[in-house]
Amino acid sequence: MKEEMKYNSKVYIAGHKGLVGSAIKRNLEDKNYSNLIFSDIEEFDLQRQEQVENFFEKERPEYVFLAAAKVGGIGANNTFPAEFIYSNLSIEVNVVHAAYKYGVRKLLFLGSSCIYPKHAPQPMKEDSLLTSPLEPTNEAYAIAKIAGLKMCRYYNQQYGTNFISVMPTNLYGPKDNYNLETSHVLPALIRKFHEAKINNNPYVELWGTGSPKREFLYVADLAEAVVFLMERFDYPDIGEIINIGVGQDVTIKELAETIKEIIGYPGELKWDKSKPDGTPRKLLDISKITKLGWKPAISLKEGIKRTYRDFLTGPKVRKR
Ligand code: GFB
Repeated sequence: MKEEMKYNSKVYIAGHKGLVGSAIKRNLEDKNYSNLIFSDIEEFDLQRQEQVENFFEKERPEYVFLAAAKVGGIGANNTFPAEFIYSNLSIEVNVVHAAYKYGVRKLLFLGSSCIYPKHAPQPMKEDSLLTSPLEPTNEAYAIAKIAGLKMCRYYNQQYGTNFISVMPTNLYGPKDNYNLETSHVLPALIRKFHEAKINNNPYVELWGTGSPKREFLYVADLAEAVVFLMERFDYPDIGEIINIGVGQDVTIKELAETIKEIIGYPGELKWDKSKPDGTPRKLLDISKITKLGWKPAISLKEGIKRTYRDFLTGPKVRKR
């Protein structure tokens, strides 16, 4: 049975203030969805089961984008694994179960490309899930995300729900986290090059060796992909999981050179090899989603330019 999302359907975006959730919100508003609902951390905590169930009982959303998560870059994942596994598992358990209990028509769960094994063949296809060990620096987060996608799959299997799971590659864009200890590489580099330029620093220090490769997807493209899937595809048509990426990657050194050029910083790069490189490469195979009719629209250079503009016009006091 197809469950068509309509412009007046009641749609709940869990995590609407974050990088991903805010992009989904903008996308749905641009498409004139008129019945969007949100929850604020001040109102209730998605880690608390009773509070989540009360919200679902009262609001009865028809469609749910589960974009709420505890996320961070390699430093945060490596330093706070207990927080990453606890927060993400509890959010997933509470929201997925409440969605089942209160008859949500369709839920879309946001996973991550780090669910795939450290040495998975590249580009990584959906069927490489659980074929060999994970990257240790983000294993806690990855295990929580694997639990989330499996929960969706097993609820579908046992209860006949329509919960779909997407695995995006590394994301970036407006509303990213610029805290240098906890952020991902792309916002960290925007901030580092910007501040080095303003302060006339002779060099910028980056983490690791610069040789790992990463794939970067602008978050507005991700939002377009998940709304496209939510509107048109059901479980099990798209399988247990589906990748969302751009299909090409760059070395961290190449990324750094690109950001340096866009910001116009004239100095040098230095590599702090005491910091971890993480997984050597994680390029997604995006043939499944491209066959369905979606492809990314925004190039890495254009996405970095837009993100830098957002950085410049964002709150003047950046979180450290
Ligand atoms: O984006 P990132 O923090 O996470 O780091 P992952 C990517 C690469 O950039 C690593 C290097 O090789 C870092 O060593 N890098 C260089 C830097 N300079 C910097 C810097 O100043 N800050 C940061 N953060 N990195 C994450 C996972 O892995 O990917 C999450 O930890 C999530 O679980 C996310 O899955 C998508 O790409 O290594």
